[in-house]
Amino acid sequence: MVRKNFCWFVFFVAVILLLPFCANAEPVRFIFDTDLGNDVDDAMAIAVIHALQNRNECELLAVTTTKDNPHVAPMVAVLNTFYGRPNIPIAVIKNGAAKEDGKYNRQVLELKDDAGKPRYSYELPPQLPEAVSYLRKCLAAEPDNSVILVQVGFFTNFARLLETPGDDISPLTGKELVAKKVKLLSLMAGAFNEPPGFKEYNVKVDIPSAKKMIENWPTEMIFSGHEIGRLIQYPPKSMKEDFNYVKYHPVKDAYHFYRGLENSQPTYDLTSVLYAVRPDRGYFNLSPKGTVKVLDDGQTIFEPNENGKHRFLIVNSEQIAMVREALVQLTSEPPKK
Ligand SMILES: [Ca+2]
Repeated sequence: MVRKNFCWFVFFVAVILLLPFCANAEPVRFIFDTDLGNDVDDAMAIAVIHALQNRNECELLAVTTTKDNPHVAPMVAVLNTFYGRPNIPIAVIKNGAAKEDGKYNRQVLELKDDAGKPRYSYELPPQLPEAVSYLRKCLAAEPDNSVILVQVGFFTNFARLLETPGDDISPLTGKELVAKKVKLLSLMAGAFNEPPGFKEYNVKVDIPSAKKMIENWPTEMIFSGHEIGRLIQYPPKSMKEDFNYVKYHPVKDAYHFYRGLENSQPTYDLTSVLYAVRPDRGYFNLSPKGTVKVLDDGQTIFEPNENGKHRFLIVNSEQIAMVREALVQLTSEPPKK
């Protein structure tokens, strides 16, 4: 009898000890909404996502784009293919902003290898789905309160999503669908500790969408303001030395064209991904709850309010060093074999 009780005791202790690991084993399911091609941090953020997915910490359900240029989806496909996940769905914006090529998507896509063939391979279907209807489809298929959205470009897609009516995909409106399925929105946008008058790029490119979306979004939002990426700079030494495990690396090539390998790069979008997947590692502190407001000229202001659904990331000097090293390791992690 004593022995049987002891066995049960050991069993319960083992269950209690293992529970936290079981709870953490569920990967974060997320959708990445990007303006890849305007700044190179979007490409680096995709590298971080794949490194986290290699560790089963997240599952990238889809990539949606907010830069309205034909080279964006191919560049997303190049990165996903390089990292061994060529079949992640990509959905594109229609009638969006930032139609120019930018400094690196087309340039990387046109690179050749030593044999004169395209340096990076990818395949895309002839017709890519439109981002907003794809977001509806993707969210409708997910369990309630399970999806984390990471927005690191303009507010266009998510503002449009909120305004969609019920349809064949789901009887819910876009706003109802977001309220039901989305757990959190982690976004790189705004500025909360920059000099007065500062207008952050992701907001100022589509101010009407930023205003509408922030006012109407039904879930919690965590902003990585401009100052966070500015404070945490990616070191050029890593970009020069840590990506040479292959002859050709699309992230290194993109960085070369956009920033130059001699220069450091702000980690704006990378921080929103890191927070979304690892919110409880002490990488960041959070502001009190409040409300972010977008002014007519694109400035953002934060009003503390205990019922507010918005908070923004804050970092101290120790966290700056810790996040920078985590991002160096994750961005430069080789694809899974
Ligand atoms: Ca971006």
